[in-house]
Amino acid sequence: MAIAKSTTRNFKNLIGGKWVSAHSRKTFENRNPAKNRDLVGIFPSSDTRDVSDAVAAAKEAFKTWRLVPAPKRAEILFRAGGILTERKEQYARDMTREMGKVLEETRGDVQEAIDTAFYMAGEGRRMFGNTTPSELQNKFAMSVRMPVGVCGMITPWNFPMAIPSWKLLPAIVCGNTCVIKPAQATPLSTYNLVQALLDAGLPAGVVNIVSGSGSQVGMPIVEHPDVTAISLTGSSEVGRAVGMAAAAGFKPCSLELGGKNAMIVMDDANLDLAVEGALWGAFGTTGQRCTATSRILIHKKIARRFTEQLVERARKLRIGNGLEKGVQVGPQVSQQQVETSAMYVKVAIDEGAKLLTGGKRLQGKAYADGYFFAPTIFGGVKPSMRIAREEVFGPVLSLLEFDNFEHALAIANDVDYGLSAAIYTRDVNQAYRAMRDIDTGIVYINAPTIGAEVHLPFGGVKQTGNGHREGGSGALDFYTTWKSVYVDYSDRLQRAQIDTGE
Ligand code: UN1
Repeated sequence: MAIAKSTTRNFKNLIGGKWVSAHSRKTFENRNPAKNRDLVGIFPSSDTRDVSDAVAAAKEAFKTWRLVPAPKRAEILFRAGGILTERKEQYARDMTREMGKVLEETRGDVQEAIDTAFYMAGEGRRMFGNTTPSELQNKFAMSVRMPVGVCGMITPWNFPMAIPSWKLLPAIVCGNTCVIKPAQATPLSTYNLVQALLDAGLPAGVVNIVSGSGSQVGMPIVEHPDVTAISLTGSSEVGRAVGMAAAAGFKPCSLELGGKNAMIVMDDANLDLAVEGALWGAFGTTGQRCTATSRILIHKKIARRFTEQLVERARKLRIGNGLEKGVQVGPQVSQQQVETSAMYVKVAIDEGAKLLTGGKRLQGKAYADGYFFAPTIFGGVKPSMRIAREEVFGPVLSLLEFDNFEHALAIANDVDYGLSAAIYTRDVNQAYRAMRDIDTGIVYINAPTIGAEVHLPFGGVKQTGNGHREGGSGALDFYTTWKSVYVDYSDRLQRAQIDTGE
């Protein structure tokens, strides 16, 4: 089937290899958060009818895709990795335009998709199962990985290509077909990723894109009886609703949700390194990562020195349009996100935290047409304050002080989330204890809380998720189901557990 290329800024849904408008004919706009008058694209506002069409196409494609040998499926991923490498600069620019983060970071986002493509292409020649002895004579036993079927995916705006790649690429290599709903703030990067897959030879219907809102598209995907597995990255609130709906249909459901990630700075830390890490962890991606450093726990002995250095450096960060040279921090993605940051600033001040820098939306001509919020730091934060417990998802950082290592661990673990954590220390004993005792899915020693690599498990504990992992071989565990196979070559009836001794 010929695959039509979407050449204009009017994007359609991708269903069964064809670009089609939403049944409703309605659309929504994707605008540049640094420069609101810049219209990036127009995308379909889809609904249940479009979801049904996409699921039917994915179900049909599954019949043949599951039978394509995994190493052949992997070759398509490998080619897509090459295509993404060639288009990296263009796709990074598109992403900065739609999402806001600086070009250096959007290059990294595309790179994460490239890394995932090559890593998962390798899985096409592994995807190991197990062979194991049977308890009976002349009988062979093994377990093999089977695809799960049609996978529904709902992705966020903060990593608009990397996160779709974490879901689509392992799903595809395992033999599944997919229906993906990109975030409404950043759909273009999903289209770019899928375009690379199509250009690499992905057959029609293996990946289908349906754009639109969570209520009109996301939930109908989750609830559709022919969708057999769900993967969501989003807020804990949405995760709870999606998880409950998936449970009602007995569907495996991978939830990657919020974080309140702590960086512990011990009194023996390399302070310059810790300040550098704190700036990157807290204000990289304008704080809009689920792995963002949002609490820094500082040993009281070095608190003053560390705070002074950090605040001074934060004030000097260059905020602006991420496409411009020298800009270090881009805008927030939307008006709503800026309002959330402003709301938390108010909450923190009301609770008695001390505003050390930032705390407001940036004014002036350069910022007038975008969603710019100043890098914000609060001192004197207590573990019980909302600003120390709730995810802000913006450039708002809390500083807390502690007396000793045990105290730091207790504060770090005393939150509802458990995604990522960091400790800066030169004491190897403390480092190893932190690795063991911090209750998160990811721990960094002498590095900030962001920057996970794609071949290791990604995910967390507590309200960060429901136990699944993306990245690494954990992704295969989600996108395959085990089938145990017994081959009896004795030519007689052998009864397991009954014919025990000969
Ligand atoms: C996210 O914020 O949802 O580890 C993902 C990191 C990135 C991925 C973040 N590689 O910070």
